[in-house]
Amino acid sequence: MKELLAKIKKEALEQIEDANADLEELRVRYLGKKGELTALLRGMGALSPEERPKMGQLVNEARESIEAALSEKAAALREKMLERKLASEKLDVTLPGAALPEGHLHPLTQVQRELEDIFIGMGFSIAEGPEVELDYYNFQALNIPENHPARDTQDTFYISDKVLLRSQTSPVQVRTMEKQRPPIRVISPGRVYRSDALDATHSPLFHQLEGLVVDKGITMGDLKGTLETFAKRVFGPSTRIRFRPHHFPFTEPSVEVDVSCFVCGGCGCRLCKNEGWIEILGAGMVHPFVLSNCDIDPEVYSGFAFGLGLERIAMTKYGIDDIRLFYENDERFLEQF
Ligand code: 2NM
Repeated sequence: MKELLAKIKKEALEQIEDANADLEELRVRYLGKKGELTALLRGMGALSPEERPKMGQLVNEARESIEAALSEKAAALREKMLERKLASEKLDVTLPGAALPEGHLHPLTQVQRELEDIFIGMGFSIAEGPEVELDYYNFQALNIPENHPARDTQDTFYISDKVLLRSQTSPVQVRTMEKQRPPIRVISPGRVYRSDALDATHSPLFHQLEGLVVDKGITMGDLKGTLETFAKRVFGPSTRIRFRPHHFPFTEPSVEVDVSCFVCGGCGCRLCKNEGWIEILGAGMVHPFVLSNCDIDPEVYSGFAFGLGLERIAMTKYGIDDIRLFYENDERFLEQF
């Protein structure tokens, strides 16, 4: 019987040692109610009364060794499992993360900032003003007569008789001249509104950037130099500009300004419609009436002003053929900039 016990114990310990799982099965097999040790205890009735306690002690010792081996093995298996899990789930925190889609500024905002930087580089400050404006600042102070077509309700959004959505950013220049004495060097970028039907080239809301310089002795030469510097920065260093006579109520003389085509250099191509030149802005010497309206003496001071459409600049520069693309928030368009 002793030999049988020793054999069972040896076998049990070996199997536990070799086990990779299923310790429960081994526990039941050796220690369970119908297990091999229990069977051995049952067979003890055949022993003599002297041998019984000895044998009982041996069986208990065997049981304890097997139990100890089982729990040791269980701990070892748990440890091994954890190690394997840690190895398989190892995280390299130095790996680059999943890339998030990166946004960027709207192309119109990019163009606005680019132009702002150019004029700031020439000593201009940025001036802002209300989009809901008084008729006085939008028209009257700018020498735009009562019967001028721009004043028609067909062209301008009126809130009331005297209040409207500004149709240009010039009222900001007027407000600047009212509260600031020369020398004045400002640009006024921002939204403007005109009662136009939306099509490929017109939008009831668009963006302008106007500029104003007032000081003693300002001439048309200053205007030309400023705009030439600007044009070279936006369209490239070989860009030339040309003035064509025009009429605006708020400047005298007034001009329309063209840049030499940056695609063909002036020889004529599809972009410039074989003209060699592309119209980009309007400008002129501030009308003496406008200076007087702002309490600036036109006998002492003179100034130049210009105005351009940001959409037009962006469309020319990037070859965009439909103004509506700026406002539709279609990512297929926006992501190209
Ligand atoms: C333009 C063209 C020419 C202009 C004039 C003024 C002001 F307030 F000084 F009189 N601001 N902007 C001006 C001049 C605007 O836009 C095409």
